[in-house]
Parts: sequence; structure tokens; C-alpha cells
Amino acid sequence: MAGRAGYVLKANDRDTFTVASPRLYPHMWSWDAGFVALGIATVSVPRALDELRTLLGGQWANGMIPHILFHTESDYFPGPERWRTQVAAARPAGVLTSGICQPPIHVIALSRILHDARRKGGDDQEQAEAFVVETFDRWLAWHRYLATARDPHQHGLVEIHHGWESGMDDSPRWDAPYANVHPGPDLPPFVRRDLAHVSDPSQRPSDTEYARYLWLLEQKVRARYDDVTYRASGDFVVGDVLVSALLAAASDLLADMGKELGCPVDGVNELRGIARRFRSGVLRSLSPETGLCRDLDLRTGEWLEVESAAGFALLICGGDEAAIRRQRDLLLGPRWCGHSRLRWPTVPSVSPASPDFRQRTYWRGPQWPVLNWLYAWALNRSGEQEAANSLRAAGLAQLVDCDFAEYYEPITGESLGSKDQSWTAAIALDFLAARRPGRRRAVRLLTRELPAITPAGTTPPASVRQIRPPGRTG
Ligand code: 2M8
Repeated sequence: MAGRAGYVLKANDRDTFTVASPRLYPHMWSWDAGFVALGIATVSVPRALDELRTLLGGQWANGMIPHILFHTESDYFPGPERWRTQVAAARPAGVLTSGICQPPIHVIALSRILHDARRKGGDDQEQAEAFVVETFDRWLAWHRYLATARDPHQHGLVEIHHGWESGMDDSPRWDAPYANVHPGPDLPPFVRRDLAHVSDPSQRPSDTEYARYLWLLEQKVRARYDDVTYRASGDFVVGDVLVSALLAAASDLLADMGKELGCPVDGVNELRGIARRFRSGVLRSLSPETGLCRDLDLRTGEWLEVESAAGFALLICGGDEAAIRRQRDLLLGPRWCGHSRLRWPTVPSVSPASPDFRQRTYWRGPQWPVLNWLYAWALNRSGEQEAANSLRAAGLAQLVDCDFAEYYEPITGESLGSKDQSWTAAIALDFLAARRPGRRRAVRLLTRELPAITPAGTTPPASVRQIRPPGRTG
């Protein structure tokens, strides 16, 4: 598995960044890059740091890290000509980007990379520590952007302006707010490209959903990507509980790293304040009935009651021991990972017991290995080793076909969406490396020997094919 995962990452490597997947997502995505970097760090700390360095190359002057960096031409839609970020005063020079953002996983990845580097010592440690010091202000600016421009009224919940900003694009979390998004007659016509790369359209969002996505994009362009202008006129403004929990956890981690490495005290204190505010926001969102955290529709003032995996946000940012234990039990219990119909007990995007559950539809039921990684990481961090290990073991078992799919059908275990997805391969490497001392070295050895693969090459070398589990070919 390590060999195949290393092969996938190498095939998707474009020297200074990694495409999210070879065909469906041929660019650098923001939160994908975070997961990718922490996986690569098990093999090469300098290359992992380069991934984050490239991502920071797309940072906007207002601190925002955009959700896509377009380094090359491709048939991906919507591409730069649709995003038209030239209307935005804050856009970066020298790289084309989209005009919205994604969940702030990056500092969590950076802390994992630093941890790896310190275990290895020497140059790796030196480079990783220097990187943290050198980029501290950039990450702080990113977190400050989310904490100010995206929470002007200090609700303690990060406001998102598009379902894509949540990373969980068409999750039922957004059904109610999207019902108030009405594409106007002046929505420019569009041709989707994603369906050319996925055989079964039911695994992707519908055309109606796409029209809404593109309408919001249009509204952002018309607001010149100015958050105040968009807020006054845009159709979709929602406080996202998972983004908020990630911001809180990542701000604490950046403050810890900054303090240890002598970064400016003001910045460290500011980060602690951000962590406190968003942790309180996540705590306030807890539903007393379900024990899950809720998003807040800031247009209607309504809490959004949906049984999605984002509901476990408290596990990520912490803050209330009893509520955390309740969430842990719920996550491992029969409405979620312990549901009797699941092929593998990993985190489904929506509870299989919920009326919203659709087992093959994008973000409406399937299991995303990266979400499972995230909750394993969170449980481990809060001292719940046994629970974390069970998610990790199930997560590895789920990936045994070595397809490294974007997501998995939870009842049958079938791999769905894009194959050879970089972030899936990356978290496999991290899971494998973390399993036992000595594994980390084995992962490095297995992946180091892989020959360089050109972007066009998609056939693994024979030595790698042999690593496939018995019973499978090619
Ligand atoms: C999916 O999102 C993109 C738009 O950003 C798409 O469907 O075209 C989501 O799963 C998102 O979370 C992910 O970052 C991206 C690339 O893997 O794909």
C-alpha cells in the first residue's frame, strides 16, 4: 500500500506542487494541499514544505488562501476565465487563482510535518523549524482573515460564501441555504467538464446544484471579491462549524509552534484569542438534543439541523469534556461508524440512519478517507487513543484495493469518484507511518525507490504493481 500510495503522489507531482487528482482535479486545491503535504512528509520533509510554500505563493493581499491555484491550462471547469479574479484588488501577482477559500487545515498539516521532522532531526528539523519561523506571519494573516473579514460580528463562527468553501460541496448541510439561491437569467451559460471524468453522474452534484454554485461565483465576481459588498448582496452566508473548529485548533497549534520558536508574542496572543472565540462559537452551536454541532444560516438566523460529519466539530477543537465524550460515543456508535450496514467502520459524510443519507451521492453519505483521518487525528489529540486507532485501522482496511479513491460507497465499500486522488494516498502514508515505530522507515524505503513518472504516465512500474494485494491485477 505504501508503494502504491507513493506512486500515486509521484505521478501527481508537478515539481513544486501536487495536483489533487490526475484528471478530474488537475490543479492545486487548498485543503487537499494540506493533507498532501503531511503525507509527503513521511517520505520527504523538504518536498512537503515546498508544497506549502507553493500554496502560500497564491495567498491574497488580504490574507485569504484561495481554494484553487491554476498553474497550468486544463479543461477543469470553472477555470480562471470564469473566476475573473482580475477584478479583485487583493489577488496575488504571478499566479491565477479562484476567488474563494477552503477549510484551514494547513497549520494542522504543518504541525504534523514539524513533528516528523523533529523525529528525524538534522537538516529536516532545521528546515522545518526555519519554515515555521519564516511563514508564521503568512499563516497568521490567513487565520486573521477568517477571524475578521469572515466573522465581522464576532459570532465565533467563520462565515462561508459558497458551499465549496466548506470542502463538503453539496452536503445536505447546505440544502436550506441553497434553497434561497436563485440563479438569475443573466447567469452566463456553462458546460460542465466534471462528468467527462466520472462514469456515473449520480456520484456528482446535479445540474441544478451546479447552476447555484456558478450563480454564487457570479455574485462574488460582481462584488469584486470584496467580502463586505458580497455580504450585503450575496445569497449564501452561513456560519460553518467545521471550518470554525479547524480555525480554533489550528490557531492554537500555530501559537504553540510560534511560542516555542520565538515568533512575535503579539501574534501568539492574537492566535490564542482567535482559538478561544471560535471554540466558544463551536460550543454554542451544540444541539442539546442530538449532541451534534450545527451550522448557522446567517441570512435567516436559523440553526441547520443535519446529521453530517461536520457535526463532530467539537472533537476537533475541544472545549467541553462531557460533550466530547458524548460525541466520541456517538461517532463510534450505531448511528455512525458502528452502523450495522457499513462495509468499513469509518466516518460517513452523513449518518446512514439519517433521512438525508444517499450512499452514492457526493457528500451525502459516502466516506471520504480524509475526513476519517481528521477525526482519527482529533481523537488521538484529545487522548482517545483507542477510538483513534479503530478509525485508523478501519481507514487502512478500506484502502486495501489501493485505488486511493476520492470517496467510498459506505455499504458496499466500492471506490467512487476520482481514482488516484492525492489526499487519499497521502493520508494512507501517514496512517501507515504512524502504525508502529519502524513503519515510518519502511514507508520511506518503499517510496524512495520509485522512478520519476511523467504526468502523462499512468501505468505503475512492475515493481510497484507487485505490491498490489493478491487477487487484483494491474
Ligand atoms: C471537490 O470540490 C471541487 C470544487 O472545489 C469540485 O467538485 O470540482 C471537493 O470534494 C473539495 O473538498 C475538494 O477539495 C476538491 C478537490 O479534491 O474536490
